[in-house]
Amino acid sequence: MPLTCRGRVRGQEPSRGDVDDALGKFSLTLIDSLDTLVVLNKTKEFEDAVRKVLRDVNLDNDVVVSVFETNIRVLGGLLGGHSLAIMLKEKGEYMQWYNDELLQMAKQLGYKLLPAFNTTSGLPYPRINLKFGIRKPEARTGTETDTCTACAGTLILEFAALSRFTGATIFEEYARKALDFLWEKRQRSSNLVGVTINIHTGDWVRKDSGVGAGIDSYYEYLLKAYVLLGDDSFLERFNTHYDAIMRYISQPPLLLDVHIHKPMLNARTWMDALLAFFPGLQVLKGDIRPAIETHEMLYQVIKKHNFLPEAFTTDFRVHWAQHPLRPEFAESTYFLYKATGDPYYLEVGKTLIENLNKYARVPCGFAAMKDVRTGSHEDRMDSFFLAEMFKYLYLLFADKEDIIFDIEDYIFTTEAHLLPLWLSTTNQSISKKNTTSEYTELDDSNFDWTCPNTQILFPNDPLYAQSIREPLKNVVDKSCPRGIIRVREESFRSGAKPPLRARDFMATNPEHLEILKKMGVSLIHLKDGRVQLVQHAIQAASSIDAEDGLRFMQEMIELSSQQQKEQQLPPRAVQIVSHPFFGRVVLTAGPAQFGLDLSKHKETRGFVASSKPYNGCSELTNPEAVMGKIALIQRGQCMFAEKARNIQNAGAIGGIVIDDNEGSSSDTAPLFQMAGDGKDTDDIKIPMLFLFSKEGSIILDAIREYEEVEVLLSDKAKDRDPEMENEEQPSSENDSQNQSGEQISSSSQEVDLVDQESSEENSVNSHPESLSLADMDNAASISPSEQTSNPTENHETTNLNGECTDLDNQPQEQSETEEDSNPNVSWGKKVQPIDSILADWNEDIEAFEMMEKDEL
Ligand code: DMJ
Repeated sequence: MPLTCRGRVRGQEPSRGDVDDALGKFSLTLIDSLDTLVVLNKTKEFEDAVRKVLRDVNLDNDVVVSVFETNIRVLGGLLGGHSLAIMLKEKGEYMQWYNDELLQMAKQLGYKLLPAFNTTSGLPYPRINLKFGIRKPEARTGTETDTCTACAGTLILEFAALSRFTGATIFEEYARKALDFLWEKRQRSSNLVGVTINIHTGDWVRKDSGVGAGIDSYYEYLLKAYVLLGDDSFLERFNTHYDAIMRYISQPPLLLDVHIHKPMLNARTWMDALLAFFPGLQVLKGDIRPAIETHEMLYQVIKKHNFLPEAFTTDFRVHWAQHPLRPEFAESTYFLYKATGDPYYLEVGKTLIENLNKYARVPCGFAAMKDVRTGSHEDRMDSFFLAEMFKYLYLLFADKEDIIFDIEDYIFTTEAHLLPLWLSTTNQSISKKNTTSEYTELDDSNFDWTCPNTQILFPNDPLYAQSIREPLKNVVDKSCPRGIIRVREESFRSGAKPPLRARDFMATNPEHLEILKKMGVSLIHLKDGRVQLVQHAIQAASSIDAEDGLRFMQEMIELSSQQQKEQQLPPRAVQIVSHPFFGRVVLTAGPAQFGLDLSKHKETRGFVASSKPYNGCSELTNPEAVMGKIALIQRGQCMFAEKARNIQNAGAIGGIVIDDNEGSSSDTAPLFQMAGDGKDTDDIKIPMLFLFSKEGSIILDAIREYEEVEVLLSDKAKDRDPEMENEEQPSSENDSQNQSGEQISSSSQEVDLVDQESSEENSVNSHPESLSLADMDNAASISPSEQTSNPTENHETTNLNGECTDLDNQPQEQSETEEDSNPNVSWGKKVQPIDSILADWNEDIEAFEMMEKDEL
């Protein structure tokens, strides 16, 4: 935990849910970093680290862990460590004492994971108790029915390596069986797989399909299993899936999820950050062009937000603002550089490193971004940061002679652990399974480039890669807001009009109402002015219309939830700027619905002082201490607005309310906005922010240690730079009062920039018209809400030339008046099943709803 400078021990910190399943009290980060040390030529440190693992790590813990995470990070880490330990031993200088101890640990762990495979399908349970296995009452696991495709399909490299290193064939057999089952279960007409599957029945639970979260490394392991094991069946499977991915999911430069049995239909309007590994995999397959395109698109998103947000929309807005320092984009950058030799990718790597140092580096490591928009941190540095990010970034810049072994002799697992390619010819006792499945005949385009190599790819055209990137340079900044652009092929073929899109819908347009009626959708005007949509599929004119109606409702649900989300105030940042923090620690803070709006005004900077009484519920008895400062107040016992008034009357320039629930943290609890007291709060002029107890105690601890602590309250963390260190003020109270005004004005230029940036975000976020579609028929598109409330005041987002008008300058107030005009969608009960298409569609909708709830 890089903010509190401690290790995260499962059970000793509040649970963060599924993400904690990677932690098994087995020194995860130490094991996951072993082979990175050798790559970075830290051989001595590697030797010490291996000794520590052998001395301290216990695998027999009564902890329920994720089978997938334990496999890729711990088993993979031990095997990567073993692979490089024997390489070093053979060289004769280091690790001379090593006697396969890491491999023995890996084998012990492998046996601990095996009970997870005790299912009729051969797909593993998602979790296992390291000490008690599955199902036993003490195990506290084994009742799960579903797992993700990547969870069941990302075992073969580690398990096969374990078998081949040790001669114990059982591991490779189990991993192969799971892969065989997934292959058999692929959706036969599309050749795609869903995101989650029932481990007992083999039914797809989530039928959406992409290349990111939940599926990603299943595809990666098919191709890499072929590379490591030389087994053609894995390549044939990979090529069949790859053909389907390029046919349905790839919409260059985007990669968009679709439904497995209706692959022409997009399942989402956003992409997740995990898919950033895909260009790297495309390089390994040899398909460079789309790799360059997607990578460039992702880079543009990164340039806008400094990091790749966990999810972003097809018009490149933030969907989930978190960024846990994931390595996938660095991984793809490394592979693209290897394939093209284009120095552009070194520049990309440089930007990644600069951003990490500038925004994520904290005194005890690198902190995940809680919100890329505010630049706030989370007390978390996942083990993959050292296992993968460091490794790929180092390798990107390393010359051959910088690495003490030949990296080309190894394959990277999904966690970037190194397994030697000579395993392909060792202990091959597992006979290639003769699967009964026929492989799809693929056309030649699938194999256009099968051997990525600079000479072959770009013999006479060193600018080849650049020419592919160039048109994508402005894809993010100049992008017209877009929605789901894929329209059923049949509709076009038959010349039929595409169905009415949710975002085009105008409740006052008689033509639209007619289409709605045809689709079985009725419109109910509620007393408060809102409209409610209800669909009775049975009332549709035909099953095709009913299908269109369902699709329309699905879009409307998504639009509505997106709009609701966008009406919330975004989180704010509290940045500690005084010595020794100098802006490196940024805490996620909840905004207030009253007081100074930090997104519209300058940030507020000042020293902090605790108010007396600490709850701030009565006139302060220490006004001299808080005068000109930012007052700290404890949550509870009176309204937030009352606290704000009391500290304002005492002369405070801002306030931070700290949660009184001990141990609460923005890592585990959702942030909220501090509401007013139901009365007019216009008299409150100072900014107020809320911190959970864990974040608040970082400030309180800093006061205890350094006495004078200065913070910056803003909507987005200010770039830390040497200037901030120079700005450190003499620490007297008077100085603190004086400097707050002075510094605000002296930094106003920067503040303006921040303001511009944030108003851009806010304006985009708060304007549903930014969701409008650059439509296929070039019609100007108008926000549904504005149209509903005032059909004469059209705000075009796309003109007939396809140019975007500037949405960013529209005043934010508009969005507030829009609140009530959002359609509130509800589902009508189906009276009876219509036909199989509609049944299918219902499944889609359920899958869609589940997907929305799902976390990465
Ligand atoms: C890593 O643990 C692995 O790369 C995994 O396959 C998915 N992604 C995480 C890091 O983002």
